[in-house]
Parts: sequence; C-alpha cells; structure tokens
Amino acid sequence: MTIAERALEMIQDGFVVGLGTGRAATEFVNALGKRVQQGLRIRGVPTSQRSADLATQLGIPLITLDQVEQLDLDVDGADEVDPNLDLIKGLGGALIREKIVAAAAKRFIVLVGSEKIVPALGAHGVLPVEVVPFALPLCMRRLTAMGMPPTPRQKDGKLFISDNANYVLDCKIQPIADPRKLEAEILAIPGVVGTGLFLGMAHTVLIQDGDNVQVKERKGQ
Ligand code: A5P
Repeated sequence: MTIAERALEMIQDGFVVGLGTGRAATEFVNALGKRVQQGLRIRGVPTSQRSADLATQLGIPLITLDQVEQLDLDVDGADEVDPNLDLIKGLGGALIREKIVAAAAKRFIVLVGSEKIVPALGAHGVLPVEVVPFALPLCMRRLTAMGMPPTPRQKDGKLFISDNANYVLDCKIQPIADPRKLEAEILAIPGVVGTGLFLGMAHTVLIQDGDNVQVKERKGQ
C-alpha cells in the first residue's frame, strides 16, 4: 500500500479536505480525484495555485477559507519530520498557504518517504523563509547575522515568486536545538511572512517504507 492510498482511507463523504503541494501531495490529490470521478462528494481547499490547477483538472470542487470554518482533514508532504512530528516544509515554495490550511484543519496528515525522518529538524541543512520583497535586504542581513545565511530561491534564472507575491529565502542551517525559539526569533524580523517550521501541527505522519506504510501519531492529542 502507498501513503496516498492510506490517506485516502481517512476521507469520508462530505469532508472538506486540504490539498497539499509537492510530489507526495500530488499523488494523494490524483488518487482523490479518481474517487471524486467515481462519485465521492468532497470539497477541497488548495494550498497553492499548482494544487488548485491539478484539482480543477481532476474535477475536485474547490472552496476558499471564507466558505468553511474548519477543514476535516489536510493532507500534505514535508521535507523533514522529527521525533515529535514537528516538520520543516517549503522546499516546494508553498509554505505560507500550507501552514494556513493546516492550521484550519481538524487533522493534519503528513505523507513522507523514510528519507524525510530526521533526529532533529535542520538535519538536511535548509530552512525556507518567505519574506515580502521590500524587506529582502534587511531579512538577508538579519538572517546572516543569526548564523543562517540565506540564498534567495531562483526559478528559471529569476527570483522565485510565491503565490503570495513574495520571495523565499533558503537559509543554511544546522540541526536546531530549540525550534520554537528559532521560529520566534525569525518571525521577529520585520518583513518575514513565515517560516517552514511547522511545530505542533501534524497529527499523523504516514511514512512510506518500501511497500509498507508506517503510521506515527503525535503524542498527547
Ligand atoms: C511545498 O511547499 C512543500 O512544503 C512540500 O510539501 C514539501 O516540500 C514536500 O514535497 P515532496 O512531497 O515533493 O517532497
């Protein structure tokens, strides 16, 4: 079984479902689209223009956050998962909308391969931070001074522009001793919109381990 198939088992008729961004989430949205074509009635809230386009192509009805108070479930990928099920996300550039949609969901389900499991966040060396364009020089200087030198993300030889019309800085990091402290320090920089740290948000992580799916639940939920 795949992690996308396992996530699909959690979807019930009538659910409002957050549609993540990235390869794992795309696999799930494709599988969900097939079920919708067979008659499943759900509505989706996309986390990016890319996931909105894919859902529309598959015939998944979309709604916005002003049409629903809470989502039943949000399904998305991640770049790193630590033992507390805290995450780093955003290598796909959709971190801000992904965090908003995850925060609006009763349950946040994360789909990853086993290579994303790390002993401490930061193990893979990159933390994405989204900043408003006007603040780019200030944010770059402050992040450098904090010991996490940023590289503005590029796409097709130009600065990458997020769905929110912002820039994304890929900050070079070491394994993070205190992710909550780091999150607060980065958010205190004027012009920072958000970081790829998703702390205390994931309820369940589905890990693809060969042909098997490992299920990890956050403690104390
Ligand atoms: C998108 O902005 C990201 O947060 C993705 O969810 C994350 O990068 C995982 O993507 P993959 O499933 O493609 O590895």
